[in-house]
Amino acid sequence: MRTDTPQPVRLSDYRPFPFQIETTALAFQLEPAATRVRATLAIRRSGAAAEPLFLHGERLKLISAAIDGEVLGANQYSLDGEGLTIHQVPDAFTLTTEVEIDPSANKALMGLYISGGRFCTQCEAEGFRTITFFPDRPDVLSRYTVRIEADQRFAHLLSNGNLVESGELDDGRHFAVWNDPFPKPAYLFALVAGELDVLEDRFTTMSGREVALKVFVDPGQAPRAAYALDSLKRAMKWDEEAFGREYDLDLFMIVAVRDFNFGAMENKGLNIFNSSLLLAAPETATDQDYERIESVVAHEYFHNWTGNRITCRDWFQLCLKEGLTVFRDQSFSADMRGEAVQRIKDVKALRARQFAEDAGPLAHPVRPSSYLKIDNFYTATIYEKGAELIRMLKTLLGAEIFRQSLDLYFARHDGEATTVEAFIACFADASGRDMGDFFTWYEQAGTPTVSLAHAYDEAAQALEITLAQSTAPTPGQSNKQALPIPVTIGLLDVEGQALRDSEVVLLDGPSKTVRWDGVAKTPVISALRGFSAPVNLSTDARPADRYIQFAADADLFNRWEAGQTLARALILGRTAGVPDEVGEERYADALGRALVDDASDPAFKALLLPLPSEGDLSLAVDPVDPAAIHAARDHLKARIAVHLGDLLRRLHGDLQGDGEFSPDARAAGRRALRNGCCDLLAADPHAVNVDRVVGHFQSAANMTDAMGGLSALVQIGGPPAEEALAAFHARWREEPLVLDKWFAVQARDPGEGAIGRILALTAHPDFDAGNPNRLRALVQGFSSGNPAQFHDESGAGYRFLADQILAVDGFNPMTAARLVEPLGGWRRYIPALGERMREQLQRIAGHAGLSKNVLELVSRALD
Ligand code: B3K
Ligand code: ZN
Repeated sequence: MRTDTPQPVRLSDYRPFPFQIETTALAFQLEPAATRVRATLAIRRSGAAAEPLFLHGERLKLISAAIDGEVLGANQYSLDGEGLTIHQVPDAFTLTTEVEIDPSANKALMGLYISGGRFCTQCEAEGFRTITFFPDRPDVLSRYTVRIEADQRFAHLLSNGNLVESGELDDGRHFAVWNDPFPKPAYLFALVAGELDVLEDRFTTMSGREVALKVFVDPGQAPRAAYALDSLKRAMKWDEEAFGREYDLDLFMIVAVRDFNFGAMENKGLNIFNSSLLLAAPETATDQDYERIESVVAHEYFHNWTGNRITCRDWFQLCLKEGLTVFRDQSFSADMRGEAVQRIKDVKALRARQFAEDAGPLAHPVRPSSYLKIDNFYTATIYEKGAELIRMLKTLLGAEIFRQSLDLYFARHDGEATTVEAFIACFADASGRDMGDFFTWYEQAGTPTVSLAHAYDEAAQALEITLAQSTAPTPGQSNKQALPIPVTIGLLDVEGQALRDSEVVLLDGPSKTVRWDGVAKTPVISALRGFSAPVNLSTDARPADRYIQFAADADLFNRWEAGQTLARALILGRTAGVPDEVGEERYADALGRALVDDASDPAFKALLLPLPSEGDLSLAVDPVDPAAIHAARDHLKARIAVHLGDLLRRLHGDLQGDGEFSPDARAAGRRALRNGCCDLLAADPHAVNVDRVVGHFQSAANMTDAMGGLSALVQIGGPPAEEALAAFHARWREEPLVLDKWFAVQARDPGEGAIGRILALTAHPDFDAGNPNRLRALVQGFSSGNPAQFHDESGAGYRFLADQILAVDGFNPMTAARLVEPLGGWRRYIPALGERMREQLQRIAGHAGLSKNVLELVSRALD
């Protein structure tokens, strides 16, 4: 273990910056290995008189610094690894600095770097300080003017705001000047320079302003940006209708880059996207890709108001923009694709990522109070649980007051860098309610458990429901308070008919009992409808009640949930040594009936097919034995495949598409159901089914079906899988985004001995750890998507992951840190495995020169 412990940043230490940067003029002379950046800052003191000026700056070669034109002598400033301190400065002055940087050597992909021969930037959270000396903190807002000069082979020169001037220079160079009229924090700065193709369109805002829309992509790729552009226009319109938010510049640009640490970035007027979340064509992108593109394009666009116009005072307030913006993109997707289907997908993702995070050593509140590296806090808790808190506000206050509260927030804080307290105050003021208790949701980590017990008095026609809550301790928080939990409850009768409509019961203490009169029949309780709060619910319902819900609950979320609950109990019963064969048949029967229910749509039926994931199942047991879970889950899957074989084959045949590909929700839903059938049939791999799966793959007319077939074949294994993988590689070797899928599908191979083949893929000529998409496809595909192999008893999976983390940490700490999580939960595993996971964490921790990013996560995991 290293001994030089870096100091955490604490929320309680927040101090305003003692100066204002009124304007920022940047001049870039772009050269791949030696870019010059001149910054001219108009600065005015707003704090105490004697305070020196500190500007962040890392890996910058200082060429010169001058105040009001006077070059600073070496005794007037000091420079260290974190920045530049100028000891004495006037109250109002102009600071000019010139630095040199080397974008071509930047493999961390933060700041200014080169991807595919083009310059691009990523500044959130703290990348701007590697571009120039500046107060790189979100509460320092400034108006930017940016002049870019470069060789003309970098044909497009882009930055935030509006283009004010451009032209040619001598020596084959050219320039462009951009001005962004909106004050912004440095993390929203962006610059792109390179040869790009552009797809253009226009949008007229609700007040009649014309906005030019431009999506920039690799030469030749413009047709693949059409879906993103269409999504953008729908998102712009939707935000006007749903939230009254209008776009504010004359131009909105998106640029796609291949090397990007995460999904996309909301830079003012110039979003930068990972190309995987922007480019789509039926033959190269799956329906899931289309769906993600639609939601991420919307997400980044929505940030223009929730994040850019109103930003965060400090990084502890990250959920202020992220949780709220995720809620907004989820609401948009629900309107585009159907509310229940979207909710089920969102809750699956929440459970898979956030509940797992909350159950381990990396648990933290939605608003944390300290960190070593803020990069490590772009987590499912901040994003997904953050969005759940916004959803609960809407449930608790009602749609109308919710909207009024947000209108107040936009009016009151436009142009500011603010806090979660100020945000919640808008809800209190608009509703006239005390929101003090609700704030606990932001400060308390952990997933609450809510238990429900009921008593029905037939003679009195009265139902009593008792709810109780508890939250297990999390690191650093041993005592938990009760939270205000909205539990939406409706009643069914045993025939599945509605007995009482949904009602929100607020559990606002450790427990609460409600009595409902006039309940004329024995009720089946449908609780936590729509997943009204991010909690684990345990109830006194019997399996018979769940079957009624599975068949008929009017709340489609709970209909799906009932199926998952039944399946989870069957699988975990088998792992616990109490298999229930009759129950398994009964479950398969019920699933079969749900699949032929004409009243429900294919997209919803497709969600009924997959059993709870191994990750989901592992959250319900202690200690976790991944091999046992895998075997029991496979057993149930095979059983369903056998039991429903005829039906699955019939559906698979009936759903075969014939016409043109359309990415819309209806067509995607049909493909999802057909691919789900294919996946299940692969669990019963007799010749008829294998032929069908091979046929599915070979006749695929789009990437959704090709991947559905390929993944089912990998599940079956043997020669058909090998042939399909080879054919797929041969066909798509020149398409990086498709090749990522080829790596990912193999990483998820659960077959006997797959681990050796997966590890060997790092030596494949197409593997490139420097590209985050490729790295994640293989390494995360394996460590998070293939529990059975990752937890191989030899410990080889853990060793492999640790090797990758250490290798990547040498050049891209942020991405390396994102790989740590699967080892973090070591305490929850059976000792033979947990001990091996811990050994690897210790090995990483002991590595000389480890980044702060990885150090923080492995230390927390080992603590
Ligand atoms: N705000 C960016 C995420 C930046 C991550 C920095 N480590 C994308 C988004 O959430 O919209
Ligand atoms: Zn975001």
